Parts: sequence; C-alpha cells; structure tokens
Amino acid sequence: MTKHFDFNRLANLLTPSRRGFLKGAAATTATALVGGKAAPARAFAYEPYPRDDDLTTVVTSCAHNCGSRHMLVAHKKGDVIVRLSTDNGSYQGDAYGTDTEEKPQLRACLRGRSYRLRLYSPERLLYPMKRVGARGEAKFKRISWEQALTEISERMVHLRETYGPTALLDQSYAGASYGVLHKSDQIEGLLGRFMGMFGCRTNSWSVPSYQGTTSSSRWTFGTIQDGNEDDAFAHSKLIIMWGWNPAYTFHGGNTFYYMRLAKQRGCKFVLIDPQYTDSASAYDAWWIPIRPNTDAAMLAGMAYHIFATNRHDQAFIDRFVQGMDPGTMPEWAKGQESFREYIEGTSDGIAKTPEWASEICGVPAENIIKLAEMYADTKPAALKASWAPGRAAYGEQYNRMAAAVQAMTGNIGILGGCAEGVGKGWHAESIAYPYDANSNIWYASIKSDRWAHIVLNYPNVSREEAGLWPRSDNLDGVIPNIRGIFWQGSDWLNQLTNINKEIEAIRKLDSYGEGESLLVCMDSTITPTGIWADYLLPIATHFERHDVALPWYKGHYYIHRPKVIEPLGESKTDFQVFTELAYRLGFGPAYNPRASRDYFHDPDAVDEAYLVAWWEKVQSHQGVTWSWEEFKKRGVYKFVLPEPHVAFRDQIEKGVPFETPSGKIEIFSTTLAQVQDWTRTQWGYHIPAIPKWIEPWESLNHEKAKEYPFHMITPHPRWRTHSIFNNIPWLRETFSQETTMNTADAKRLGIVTGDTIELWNERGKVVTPVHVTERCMPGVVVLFEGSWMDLDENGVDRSGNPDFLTLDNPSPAGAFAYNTILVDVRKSELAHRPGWDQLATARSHVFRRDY
Ligand SMILES: Nc1nc2c(c(=O)[nH]1)N[C@H]1C(S)=C(S)[C@@H](COP(=O)(O)OP(=O)(O)OC[C@H]3O[C@@H](n4cnc5c(=O)[nH]c(N)nc54)[C@H](O)[C@@H]3O)O[C@H]1N2
Ligand SMILES: Nc1nc2c(c(=O)[nH]1)N[C@H]1C(S)=C(S)[C@@H](COP(=O)(O)OP(=O)(O)OC[C@H]3O[C@@H](n4cnc5c(=O)[nH]c(N)nc54)[C@H](O)[C@@H]3O)O[C@H]1N2
Ligand code: SF4
Ligand SMILES: [Mo]
Repeated sequence: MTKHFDFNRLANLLTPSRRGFLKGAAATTATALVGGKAAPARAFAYEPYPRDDDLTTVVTSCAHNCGSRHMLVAHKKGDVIVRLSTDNGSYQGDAYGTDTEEKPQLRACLRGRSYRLRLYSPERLLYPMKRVGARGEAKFKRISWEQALTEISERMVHLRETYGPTALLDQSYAGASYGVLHKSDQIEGLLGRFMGMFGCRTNSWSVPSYQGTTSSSRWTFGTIQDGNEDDAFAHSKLIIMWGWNPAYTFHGGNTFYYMRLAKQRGCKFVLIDPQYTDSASAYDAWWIPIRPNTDAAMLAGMAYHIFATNRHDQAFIDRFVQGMDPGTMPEWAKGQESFREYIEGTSDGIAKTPEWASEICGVPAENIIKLAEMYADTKPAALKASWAPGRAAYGEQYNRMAAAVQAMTGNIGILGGCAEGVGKGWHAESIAYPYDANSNIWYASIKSDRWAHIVLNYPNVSREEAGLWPRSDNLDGVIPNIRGIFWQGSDWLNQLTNINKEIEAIRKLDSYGEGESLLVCMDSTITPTGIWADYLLPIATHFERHDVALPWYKGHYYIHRPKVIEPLGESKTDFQVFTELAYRLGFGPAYNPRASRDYFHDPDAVDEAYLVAWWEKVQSHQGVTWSWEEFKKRGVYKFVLPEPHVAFRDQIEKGVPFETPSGKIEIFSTTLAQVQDWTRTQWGYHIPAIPKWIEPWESLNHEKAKEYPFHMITPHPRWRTHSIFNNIPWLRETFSQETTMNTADAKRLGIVTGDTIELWNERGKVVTPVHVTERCMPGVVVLFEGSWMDLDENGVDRSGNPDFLTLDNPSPAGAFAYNTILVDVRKSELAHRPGWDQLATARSHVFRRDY
C-alpha cells in the first residue's frame, strides 16, 4: 500500500446524512445529522408523501444495454432519490408537453421508471467481498478495498508471469456501453485498456447480439452504420417486421411512435415470426409463421419469384451492386457463381423456388409469392431484418440474404426503405476518456462463446475451433492458456451459451489449485455470475458518478448524467478501480493521464475535465452551440436533423462509393471470395462468397427433431434488460418467466396454462411455468433469455434460463446460436423458482451473513 492510499478517507465520502444514519444505527436509537446537530432519524418511507417543491429535481438518464436510452428525472430529498419521473418535453427549454416528430420526448419504459428499486435493492453490492466457500457456493465475506486490490493485483502479476500474456480473459460487455466515460465494452471499454496495458489480455471478439449481422453488414456495405433513424419509418408504405418485435424488444426509443405515424398514413405491416407478437397486434400485421432459423430459405424463395417475374430493379443493380447476376460480377471473378445463378439453380441444379422454400420454412408457397410481390411492388418498403433470426447457426446467411432482397428491389438509400442490418443510425461522439494506441491491446482474441471450450480442451484446441483472430507476430495461432476472467459490465456466465459447459470450465480452473486462477466480478449488484467469482467489487451506478448518456443505435441526442447521489456504501466507479489498480501495477499515469493517485478518493474534477474535453469535440464536430454549462443546466440536448437520417443516401443520390473493396453493395463479397486458407481467418471455416441457404445444426427439419421435437427460441424480455431487473418487485408483478407453447402441442402432452414444465436436451434441463396459446406456432416453444440461474442439487435450473439448453458452437461468421435449440418438453413436479427468493427477491443473505 502506498501512502496515497488512505482508506480512512472513505468515511469522508459518506454524506453527512448517511454518516449520521450509520452513527445512529450504531447507537440503538437512530439519529441523523440535521444542520450539524444530532436529531432522531425518520425513514422517508414513513414520512408524508413529499410534494415536488420539497424535493430537488435532477435530470439524468436510464442506462444499460436495453435497446434504447431515455430520460429519467430524479426527485430527491437530501441524498435519497424518492421518486423518478421522465421527460415532459420541457427540459431542453421548450414548452411543457413539447413532443414533435422532429423532437420527440424520451419517455422511459417501466424498467426505467422502476430504477429506484434497483438502486436501493437488497442485492446491491456495498463493499468489496471475498469468496470464502467453493466457487459458486455463494459464500463471501466483506473485506477492505485495500485487501481486495492488493490480492487481485498480486494474483494478476503471478498469472501473467507464469502463464503468459493471454492468461487473463476480458469479458467486459455492454452493461455500461452507453456512457461516454465510464464504459464497459469489448473494444472501447475501460477494462480492455487496463488489461492490454498490463500486458495480459485475451479479448473476446464476437458480439452476442448480432455478430451474424455485423459480418453481413461489413461484407455487404463495408460498415455497420446501415441504419436509418427511426423517424424514417414514418415514411414507409410497407414495413416487414422480420423477426422483430419492437413492442417488447426495444430498438430505439421512439420506434413505436414513428410506426404509428406510418400506420396513420396508410402503411401496411407484415410479421415473419414463429410467434404472433404484440407489435403485430398493435399494427394489425399479416402474420406469417415460419419455422425458426429457416428465414434464409424463405428469402431465397422471394428472390426467385422477384427475378422470375421481372420485379427486380435492374437499373439499381447495374449501378450499385456487385455479384447480383452474371452481368455485375467483377472482372476478376467472371465465371464464378453469382447470386442470381444460385437462386435460379444454374450452378447447383436446384432452383430456389417458392415451392422449394416452402418445404424448408413451412410457409405456403402462395404466401411467399404474395409477400415477394407486395415487397417488390410497394415503394418505398422497409424490410427490417432484425437480429434474432441471425442469432442462429449460419445466421449470417439470413442477414446477407435479406440484404440481397433489399438491394434487388432498390430499397436502399431511400426514405421509407431500409438496409438494416445492424442498423446503427446517427453517429454519436462516443468516447470521452483516452482512447489511443494503449486502448484495446490484446494478445489473443477468441470467439466470445469459445472460452469454456478452450479452457476445457487446452492445449488441444485448433485455431479455427477457438475462432482466433490472426496476428502478425509470434503469438499468431497460439491458443490462450486462460487462467482468469474479469467480468465488468457483463453477466456472461448467465448469458453466454451452454452454461453447464461454462461451469465445467470453472471446475477445471479450480483443479489448478488455490492461487492459480482468478475470477473477478465488478458490478453494482450481486449477480448470477458474481456468485462464481473470487472477488466482488462494488461499482457505483450511473446515478452515483458523472457521465453523459448516448443513444442506443438509434436516436440523436445526449443526456447529461450528473452525480445525482453519493456512491452507496463503499462503491467506486470502474474507472476509479482500474486507475488505482494501474497505479499499483506501475502504469497509473499512462492509464488515466488526467488523474493523480488521489482519483480513487475524489474523481469529480478529473471526470469533469474529461467530459468538458468531450463536449468541446461535440461543439466542433456536431455544430452544437450550447456551452457545457448550458448543457448541464438543461440536462438534454436533442439534435433536430434537417431531414430524416437515411443510411447510404449519399451513395445513391450522389454516387459516393460504398465502403466495400469494390465501392458497391457486395452481394458477391470480395473479401470472402479471396480467402486462401480459412483456418487462418478469424472465421475458421468456409463461408460462401454469396448468400446461401445452409441447414442449421438443429431445427425442425433435422433428424434430431425425432428425439427433441420442439424448436426453442429465446427472445429478449420486455420486463428485463437481459438479466438486469430480474430482481425488481414492481416488474415481477408484470411478468412471469414462462414458456409459451401452442395449444395443439400442449393438448397432446396434457399440459394447460399454469402447469409447470421441464424442458431439456443433452446440454441441460430447466423448469418454468407454461403459457398455452394459439399465438405460438406448433413445434415451437418460446422462453425469454436472462433469468437468474438457480441450479438445484441435481443440476436442474429452476429459474428457467434457456442458456442451459443453448449450444456453444458459434457459426463460422461468429453468430451465437442462441435461437438454434431443439428440446423436449414434459409436465413436471419440480418447482419453478422465479427469483432467488420469490417474496423478497433477495439473495442478500449471501453477503449479509457473517462467515
Ligand atoms: N438464450 C439467449 N441468451 C442470450 C441472448 C438471447 O437472445 N438468447 N441474447 C444475448 C445478447 S444479444 C446479449 S447483448 C447478452 C447480454 O449479456 P450481458 O451483457 O451479460 O447481460 P446483462 O444482464 O445486460 O449484464 C450486464 C451486467 O452489467 C452490469 N453493469 C451495468 N452497469 C455497469 C457498470 O457501470 N459497471 C459495471 N462494472 N457493471 C455494470 C449489470 O449490473 C449487469 O450485471 O445476452 C445474450 N444472451
Ligand atoms: N426489452 C428489451 N429490449 C431489448 C433488450 C432487452 O434485453 N430487453 N436487449 C437489447 C439487445 S442487447 C439486443 S441484441 C436486441 C435484440 O433484438 P432482436 O434480436 O430484434 O430481439 P429478440 O427479442 O431476440 O427477437 C425478436 C423476434 O424474433 C423472433 N425470432 C426468434 N427466432 C427467430 C427466427 O429464427 N426466425 C424469425 N423469423 N423470427 C425469430 C422472436 O420470436 C421475436 O419476436 O434487443 C435490445 N432490446
Ligand atoms: S427502454 Fe431502456 S433506457 Fe429506456 S427506460 Fe427502458 S430500460 Fe431505460
Ligand atoms: Mo445484445
């Protein structure tokens, strides 16, 4: 410990009222410091309901990887938030109630509005904790920051010196991606910078959300900025929601508002989904149920019909597209198979007719034809190809096939059309901390959900199995010897595929003996992942630190996030923890150039300086005239764009080249066509140069369906952000973690709504209540991702987390196969456990008990 590191100062960080409360709690009668004098403390809950003018109002935002970013307005008394409200149109300085097409309100959903319960939840981590039982046994004791950071830094050095520069795995993810300063992320995150500078980091390169889409968008358009802003939807005449349910799964903050405008203007809606969704019922959509993961085949059938009836836009194709047909193949690839030849079967003898597609996807051929005609004949039409169908084995082929159909109808770069894809829209200025040559240094980079496979099979793992990203030095192809994991802004043990295999990998790490591996979880609450860690570090939430919020893929605004309240307990920001660890490991000043060692105790001035410098970039790049002080006063800055932002407008209207090697929309990919040795690419295995239908590993068409007759899909829950908010009582009242299944299937199995069922395959078994409905097609079961795993003594997950059933093989382009799952189902006597404690929702005894 250095002399700068003075833990006694912690006491000073506690606010007067909280210090008073603690003091009061120590004496038997509770007291609080009021005006410096001790007075009897009164819990707010028992006070008369405070009126608005008794409270201080602070504008901030909601957070996390939730599909949007809305305003939250905190109303506080002293240092306690007693109410949360949201945008009312007035905070930017406009009249109360302002809510226009150009400048809509950023009104929070139920998750955001219940955030106070997450802040003050019994699961909140307040102190550093150290494991005292076996891993996963959930026995921890409170320790000091000094002890935690000393032990962690010593163990880090030991692992790096003994097992080399790939021994520590970075599993930072998007829990805190959407702030400019306190960031968790695979590429831009604070952890990546910390571990890279430390000289020991295996990175994880594939994105669970949409790696199939990312690969597809990069190959096809050369960028993932292929999204329009949501107001563009208001100008569509036809919106095809392909595996897209924005009523549940947010994809932007005001999507539904703009879709309603489209509806009012006469837009037609179609849904392609194994389940009939609330989005479909809201817009009276034509529902086309489809066998899961067969979307690429259906799109191929549509392409066939569009070509066959000459409905394609040949002028658009000739001008903007590479490889759509023999005439648009590049010189160097003349004679290779173009998309049209594949679709017509000139190359493989199989014409991808609607009848051919119908056999695979279960949609009647006449419906495929009708949809193809609707899409090709309606201008402009938005085929919104969302991510879930691509979150599957060979998911990238679905996304590429959708891009081909979007391109052949000329629906790209025009208002009311749609080229998404990944769908990132307006470009935000996203980083306030130093992002430079020291950031994102890595010594190995693996496909994210291969870590357990690598640990279990080390060193007998091929580079293609690991999905190793190529390097140009002597670490190229070296399989990482993973000995430790840092979880920051991720609950990945609960959220990656095949959890039982992950648990086996942790057991393998255990077998190396005490001190030879290290699991650290940094979070603001105890999480299912944290239960398996050696150290739990309490992280201040975005209410307790200074930052600016970014929109999530869509939206053009910034929301100021002041420090609304002081950090609860002993919590610190991620940036404080990494900076202090970096000082202990010898690179503190380089890691956080604006900070001194004192940052661990007082981060405010440094954070402000980073944010001011960031605001200067915003002012110079984005034409904002407000001063930083004005922004802080108002709390939100909404840009008013001169016209709706439409991806690739300049390419189509002004002839600006696409960012692909050929400068065209590449349906025939230059990159893929030129690969010599697939094992030397990060993909590892062959990927065709044009989009093709490839049978997934598991589906209703597969042999295995005889043994496991149900295809499970695992969408995102409306009432949670992945695993976040699982413990919130208010939200609990609105949902149940249940399986949805079709009436005919249920009848055959003697199951009715409210029964408990078990679902299993060779990877695991889970228990949930069941909801029987006609809204789910036969042969399919729907179970939402993100429940907090809760294993019983027989290894059955009583919470109903579908990731006990998913397969950890990533698709060649890196897509996670989260929706490629066959299972069997039966009625069960086992009890479902919807939370760690159904009534209190709390696992707080885990760390409140005295070990
Ligand atoms: N079966 C199935 N599984 C899936 C999916 C699916 O479709 N099906 N979807 C996948 C997808 S798309 C995703 S994106 C992943 C999400 O996987 P995760 O990112 O692991 O999920 P979250 O529950 O959002 O976990 C984020 C964690 O970050 C913490 N956190 C939030 N803010 C901060 C902060 O400022 N600092 C720190 N240190 N921690 C913070 C939160 O408390 C939370 O525990 O799940 C994947 N899992
Ligand atoms: N409320 C809420 N919103 C969120 C999130 C959240 O956790 N909660 N997470 C955010 C994140 S990180 C992400 S990645 C996005 C994910 O966004 P999406 O991938 O768009 O969302 P999902 O909910 O997984 O699935 C959307 C629809 O696809 C359908 N579907 C599943 N498999 C198939 C298939 O094989 N074919 C077809 N045609 N349809 C299929 C499902 O039934 C569902 O109705 O959502 C974001 N928004
Ligand atoms: S959509 Fe996301 S940002 Fe908006 S209120 Fe809900 S949880 Fe918060
Ligand atoms: Mo995601």
